Amino acid sequence: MSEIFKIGKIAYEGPASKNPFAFRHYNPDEIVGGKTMREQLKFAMSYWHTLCGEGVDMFGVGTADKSFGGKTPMEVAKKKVEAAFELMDKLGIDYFCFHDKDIAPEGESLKEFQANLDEIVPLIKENMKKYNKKLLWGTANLFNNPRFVHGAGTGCNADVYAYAAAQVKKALDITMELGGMGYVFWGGREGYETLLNTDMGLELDNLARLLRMAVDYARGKGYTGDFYIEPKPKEPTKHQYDFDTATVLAFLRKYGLEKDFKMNIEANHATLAQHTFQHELCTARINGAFGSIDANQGDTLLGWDTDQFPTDVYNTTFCMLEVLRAGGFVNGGLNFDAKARRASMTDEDIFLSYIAGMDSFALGLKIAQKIVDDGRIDAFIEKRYASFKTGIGADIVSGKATLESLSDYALSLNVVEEKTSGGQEYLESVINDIMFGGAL
Ligand code: XUL
Ligand code: CO
Repeated sequence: MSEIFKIGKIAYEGPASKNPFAFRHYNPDEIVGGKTMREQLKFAMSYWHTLCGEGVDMFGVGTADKSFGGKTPMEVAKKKVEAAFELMDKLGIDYFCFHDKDIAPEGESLKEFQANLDEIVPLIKENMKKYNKKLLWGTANLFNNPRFVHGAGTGCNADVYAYAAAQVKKALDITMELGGMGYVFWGGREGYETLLNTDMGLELDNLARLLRMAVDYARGKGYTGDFYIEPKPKEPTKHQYDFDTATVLAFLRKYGLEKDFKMNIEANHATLAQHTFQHELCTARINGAFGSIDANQGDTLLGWDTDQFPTDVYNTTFCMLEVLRAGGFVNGGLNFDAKARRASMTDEDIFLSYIAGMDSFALGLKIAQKIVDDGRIDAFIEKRYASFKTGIGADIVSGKATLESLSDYALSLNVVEEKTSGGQEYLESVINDIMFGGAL
């Protein structure tokens, strides 16, 4: 078969390499924290950005051609499959993620869409086997088509709701057929612009009904993977219902869905919610809801979802520290929900972007493991909360303390002052020391 990309396989050459088409830090078989880097990081390729994103923005048309030589929509879809697996193979990426609409054209009707999918899915399956690649998660695109203008699971039209359900059913069937262990709901149009036209109670009840139907259907077919919700606070709607992890947890618990759903945390979505990426990951972890990650980064000077490839090593480090604290990925992984900039339109840029992202996460993993091994950060936290280990603190933690017993205790102390430093600057310099100490 002829090659689509005129770039060879990307190998690990080590930190001294100046070859742009090589990994300097991602060494798949190297052991970090008791597992190989490829197991710790579980990189995935996003089908939509990588095979479909042509660099369109609201001021201009695409700058890259992603038809890969195909002429008709189905020919293009088939070429995309070829390109996808060649890319994953050359970059050494083991997983991919897709929306239904990324892999096959919608055509003129639901039946046509499903027939197109039925033609493409066996091709994907064949390539997965040939290249030994796995599906991280699947999803249905319930936001692009104009029919979803008022929402899909939270719209005002029952026919549209049924259409969305049909798409979810088919995307779940494909996910199961391809052995995926994750299914994502990102509520693209699930939100509102004004309460003047919105029944928020009904919309949220209906969304929960759709999620429940999806769980019942897939579990009934023997699906044992995870369902994920991907929180995002705004864009496209002003009030997205899945604002952030804490909001989604409250929603899931209200409707009894918390056992089947975990979070797919995206870095840029955290930024839009005015949280750090680490805050979102930590909130998920302490609530038993850490699932998967959409790896990218935003720009703090821009208020929208720029989906940049992640190169900020502080962020990848704090992300991987949370992943290590969570005990690593189970069904999830690191999906690059990221796109090369509109001006980075060449085939080389696709490779260079993934290399940059993968190397940045490899560095993040290595530094996070060093932070754990170094022990200064954990020791500081341990000492900071030491008063909850004995005496009155232990009574509070065990539940023995009451408001009266605490009041009596405080009166016995009479004067309480707090003069212990939080040590933020010291801790930040410890991180720099671990990252750069001895390196320069
Ligand atoms: C949009 C976004 C989506 C989801 C999947 O901001 O992140 O690509 O990851 O629908
Ligand atoms: Co995403």
